[in-house]
Order: sequence, then structure tokens, then C-alpha cells
Amino acid sequence: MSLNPYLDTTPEVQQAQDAGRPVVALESTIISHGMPYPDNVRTALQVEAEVRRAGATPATVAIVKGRLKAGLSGAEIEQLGQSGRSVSKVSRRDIPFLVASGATGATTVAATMVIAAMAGIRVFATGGIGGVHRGATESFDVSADLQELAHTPVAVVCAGAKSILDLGLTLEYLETHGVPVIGYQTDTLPAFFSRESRFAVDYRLDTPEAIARVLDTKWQLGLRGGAVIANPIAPEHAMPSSAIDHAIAQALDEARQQGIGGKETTPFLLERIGALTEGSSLAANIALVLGNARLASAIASALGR
Ligand code: PSU
Ligand code: MN
Repeated sequence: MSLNPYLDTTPEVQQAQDAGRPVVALESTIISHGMPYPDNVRTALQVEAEVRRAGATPATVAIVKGRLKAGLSGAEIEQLGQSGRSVSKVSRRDIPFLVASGATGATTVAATMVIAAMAGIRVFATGGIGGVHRGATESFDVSADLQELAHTPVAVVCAGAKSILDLGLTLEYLETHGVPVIGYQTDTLPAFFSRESRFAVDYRLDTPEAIARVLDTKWQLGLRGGAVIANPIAPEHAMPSSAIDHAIAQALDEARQQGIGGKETTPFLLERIGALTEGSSLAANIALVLGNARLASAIASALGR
């Protein structure tokens, strides 16, 4: 039930919202394009369970047969996970095409923010956001995730960004567009697999309550857009950058040689890094998403109080 004729909210999510209980949005491109089957499905279900355990309601977002979904069934998650990269990767640009043709697609951070905002959900947990790609001064490859953060009032809890991206240019772009980057218990932007980078965050806040207070204030002031909440991977799951830098460099080389571009770039790099690290990056990836789900649930709970 929803006033938006294109949107289906599951009864679980609708009931939580009607009762003023916290809801956390989750994306689906991480399921279809971000991890291999069946780990992707198991992780997606674990992340939902983690949100519930933390006292919030998960709303995994996707487009299924042309319907915008805030909340998916287990069968729908299984189907997206099995389809993998054969399912469309949907960013803001792609949404009307899937709706008009009744197609199914997995939503990126950008498209998940669009649908979460339509459903009235303010907090969203994922692994890593898209950003400004290395070499963007030539390729112009800047993820639509960053423009969405500039416009749409959803806070995105992530472990920073993978160093397939240019973290410095990503921060510059976010600054230009007025998107705050908040470090949760950290002074530097985490680099996904590692807890730190050489780039400072704009603000460090140490509790979910303090983060919720800033978000609430931003939106009460009528300032449009979202925020990046950067949550470092737990120390016991962090990977030495030497273990990952080589894989990233090789994946970038292969992408250049094979002429990979546009929306294929990020999924290609993610898959190659997974293969080149023989899956050792997958455990870290899963652990950090679970940690982000916990923090997002705590922020959503604090926002509701
Ligand atoms: N980074 C990751 N894992 C992911 C993604 C990015 O470490 O799964 C996905 C997210 O869905 C993100 C999208 O929104 O890739 C960004 O794609 P692009 O660079 O094409 O905007
Ligand atoms: Mn791109």
C-alpha cells in the first residue's frame, strides 16, 4: 500500500512505518553484480537479519516486473542473486525504462536512494558507494551515486569507497555538491577493505545519536540531499592494502585493455578483484556490509526518537 502508483511497499515495511518504527533501505546491485552466487543471496538475507536483530526493519530495494519495490521476498532476493550480471543494473537514468517495459532490475546506490525517498525511508546501508573513477579527467566517469547524494534526502552508510576509485576526487566532487562526509569514529575516509586512507573526512561523529541529530537538523533546515556516513571495516576483517592494491591495479589494466566502459566498468572491476584475490576479499566485503547494517539501524532508531 502506497500513494505512489508505481511503488510496492511490503506489509512488514508498511507496518513499521505506520508505527513510526525504524526502517533501513538496502540495495540490490550489490547482490546481482557485487558478489558471486550463492554468497550474494546468503549475505543479502544475513544483512536483513542483522537489521532486524538491531531493532529495525529492512527494505531491500529493486525493480521487479516493472514495479518499484521497497522490501523484497526471499524468493525475489534468490532470483536476483541467481540472475547475477544478466539482470539489468539500474541507476536513476534507467528507472523509467524498466517500469515502462515491465522489466526486472537491481538498483545501484543512486536508484535505491530514489526509491527509498519515494517510500519515505531516510537511512540506507550498503558496502561501498560509486565515485569518481581513476582517470576521470579523461574518461569523465563519475558515478551517478554522487549526484543522487547531492539531491535526494537519504543517508548512505558505507565503508567508504574502493580504491578502484580516486578517493581524493570523489571527496572534492562531494564537497562541490554540498554532500557532507561523516566519519563514524574515524578521522579519515575508510578505503573499503582498509580502515584508513590519507584523506580526512569533513566531520567525525562518534555515536549514532550524534549522526541522527545532524541529519535531522539538515533536513529540518530544508537543505536538500543526503550524506555519506563512512564506517570503517572492523579491524579483525580489514585487509592489508598490499594484498588488495595489486589486484586493483591489474583489474584496472585489464579494463583498459578490453575497452570496458560505462555502466560495465564497476561490475567488471568488482568481479576481477574478487577473482584475483581468490575470494579472500569476499569475507571482508560481507563483514563490512553487516557492520554497516548495524550502524544504519542504530542511526534510523535514533532518528525516530
Ligand atoms: N562498489 C562496491 N560494490 C558494489 C558497487 C560499488 O564496492 O556493489 C555497486 C553499487 O551498487 C554502486 C554501483 O551504486 O556499483 C556504482 O556503479 P557505477 O560506478 O556504475 O555508478
Ligand atoms: Mn560510471
